Amino acid sequence: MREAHQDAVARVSEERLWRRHMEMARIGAIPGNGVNRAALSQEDIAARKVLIGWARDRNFEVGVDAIGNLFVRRPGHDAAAAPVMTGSHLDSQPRGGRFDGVYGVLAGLEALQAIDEAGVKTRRPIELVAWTNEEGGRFPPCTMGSAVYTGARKLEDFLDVKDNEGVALRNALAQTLAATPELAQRPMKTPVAAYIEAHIEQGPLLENAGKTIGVVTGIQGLRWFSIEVFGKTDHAGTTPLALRQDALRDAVYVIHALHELTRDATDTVRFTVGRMLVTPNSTNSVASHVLFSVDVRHPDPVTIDRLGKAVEPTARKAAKQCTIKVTPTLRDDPCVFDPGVISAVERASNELELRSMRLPSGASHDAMYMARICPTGMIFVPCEKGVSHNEAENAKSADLAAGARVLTAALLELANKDE
Ligand code: HGY
Ligand code: MN
Ligand code: MN
Repeated sequence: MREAHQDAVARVSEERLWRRHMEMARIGAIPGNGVNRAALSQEDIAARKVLIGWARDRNFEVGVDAIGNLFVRRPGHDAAAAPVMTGSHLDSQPRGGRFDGVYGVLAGLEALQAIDEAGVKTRRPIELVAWTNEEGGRFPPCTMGSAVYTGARKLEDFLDVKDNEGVALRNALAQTLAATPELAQRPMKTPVAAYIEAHIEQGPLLENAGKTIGVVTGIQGLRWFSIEVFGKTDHAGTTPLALRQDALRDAVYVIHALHELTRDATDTVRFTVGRMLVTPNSTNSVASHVLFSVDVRHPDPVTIDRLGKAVEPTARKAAKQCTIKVTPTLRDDPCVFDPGVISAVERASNELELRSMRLPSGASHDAMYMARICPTGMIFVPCEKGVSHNEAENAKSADLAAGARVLTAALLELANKDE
């Protein structure tokens, strides 16, 4: 590793990185050390403003695109060169942890700041991005900001998506953009030389293997659906079951049938129904309408394709009294990361004498979409017992800093390649 790069890596501050995590964790804090920072909420806006403040302190340029993806840029000496990018997300699950997403944003900021403090000149600009709505908890589907940025989906596809309170994404997005009117407008899908995302593993493999760095090889495939069951509300005491169109009973039949479809002795398939809205949602009225989510995942492209195609016919067959509507909302095939970026991450780990291992990602990330437009890779650090999407999510300060040092070294290698 070049001397100047070593200086930058040495300037990554474990204390500053941890302090910034704890400051961000106060935004949307919930009991049990968790956070609830829904996309495009007041909490998301507050977190964005804190990030912008830290970026402005270093005189980095800050811009935003039409779906609210936030970009922090440190120029390179070849202004025409496509940037090397890093990033992740500030939004969280409703009962999220203090590290999912925000670690990749703060590790990226730490890398930019350390490189800046070391005065390292890079040929390429280096950019940090905080993607809008990675989680998809409030506005499904997930990874919305990166899907629109990379052209995989159109912004118009999502503007009328509503949250559980009936707020349309277009209004929450307008509010978020209006909160930072001073930001430069960024076009979408501009050329990117390479993208590396740092993230907690959200699984137990690194911790169990006693490794500090995960050199991520790819992400498993996933399919999301929204299923609606249309019945008729009736009196719970007087309406014979044979005459009912009970939407909740049929929803149970459909969910059971989908569990049978995805039954897997190897426990590799990941099938989840995590969200359900029942109308009128009253003890003594038969349900007239149910909306529920389906999230199914698998690392093998043929298997995830087969399961995805089977969801609708299986659901239709299982419903007994009601009509149903199955809407696919996400279709991501398994992605394989770029061998060059994987090697850069592995080389940096080895040069920093950190114990690393290669592994796939069970969780999805914005890197899934970036892999479609540029050489992409990810860096994992362990999280306690692999727990995530839970207030108890925890990580060690030293591991977070180690990941940030690997990120700094890998970004510098990629930003100065061919020089
Ligand atoms: O759902 C996921 O895999 C990611 O954590 N949003
Ligand atoms: Mn995440
Ligand atoms: Mn997550």
